[in-house]
Amino acid sequence: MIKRLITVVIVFVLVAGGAFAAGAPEAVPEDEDLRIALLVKSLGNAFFEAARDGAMEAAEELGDVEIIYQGPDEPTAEGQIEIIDSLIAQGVHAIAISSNDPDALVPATQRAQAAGIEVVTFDSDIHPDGRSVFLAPSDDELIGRSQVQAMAEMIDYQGQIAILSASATATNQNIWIEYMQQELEEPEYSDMELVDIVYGDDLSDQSYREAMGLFSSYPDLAGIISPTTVGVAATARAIEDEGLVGQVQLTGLGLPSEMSQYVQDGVSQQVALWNPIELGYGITYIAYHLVRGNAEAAPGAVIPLGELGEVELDEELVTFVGEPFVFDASNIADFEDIY
Ligand code: RAM
Repeated sequence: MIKRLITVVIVFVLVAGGAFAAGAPEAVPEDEDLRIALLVKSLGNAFFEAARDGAMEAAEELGDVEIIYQGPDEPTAEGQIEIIDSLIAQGVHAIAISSNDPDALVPATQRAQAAGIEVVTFDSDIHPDGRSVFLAPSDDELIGRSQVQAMAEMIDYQGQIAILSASATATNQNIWIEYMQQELEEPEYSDMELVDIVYGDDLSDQSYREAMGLFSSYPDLAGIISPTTVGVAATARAIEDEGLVGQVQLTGLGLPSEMSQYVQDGVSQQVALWNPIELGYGITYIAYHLVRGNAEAAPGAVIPLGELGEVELDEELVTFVGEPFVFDASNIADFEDIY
């Protein structure tokens, strides 16, 4: 019994020691400027450009940070892995990732960690083995369930619905879709049927084609939920082009800058989102303080995020920014010039 106890204690110490060595690179001295890479799902997505603006704002406040904004042309894990390897070669201090896949990036991010680079995620996570902190935009369950609730109101709890998502492996969309499916199992949705889930890969033209495909495959389709800013804007365009306004309802996660006109024209009664500028701003502060050794990636650790106040890390080292905000015809124009 005693022997067993000792073995357990030794194992624990080894694991804890190993985790410390991998997860907490040595603090970079104050006189050395930092280079933090923001690695996004893909370039050309206005959501990530807003996150980049937030990162730049944080860098300006901090004064001794350079932001390197990178992403593949298409949202693939392979493209992101290539970039991670090149960032390792460049010797950046931190990489903040919004991931196209929960698992595929992990060997590459572990190579980065082994090279002393701090790896954090925001928006779309990877497995915790490959990063320290994840800054989530909001609560996943709340996001998923509220999208179904909004759609149900629009179609009077009746009819066929479809989901038009981003890429098939995207961590964030897949979790939200799981919660959407769970919500749909509740008795009040017994007259609603989820007929299809399609993937527009966060590419506008592909999302548009997928929306068109849904109209032709399901002539009785009552609504589409698109939990991606690229997808929801492309679907709105498709609904309008096909003269289906009012016949096919639309909700999702949309940028006011891209959705304002569609919401005011009634193509979509409402979309939700959080502030992507704050996400980029917050993750830059987190990466900065971890690299400088001002904060630790540990449960209960408090990290100051500049003007956003402080965040406290939970058991899984995740933290989130706030509740999704609902935009409708009454308020969306107020935000269209911001993000
Ligand atoms: C797209 C991306 C991003 C997601 C938003 C809602 O811009 O897929 O990861 O958070 O939509």
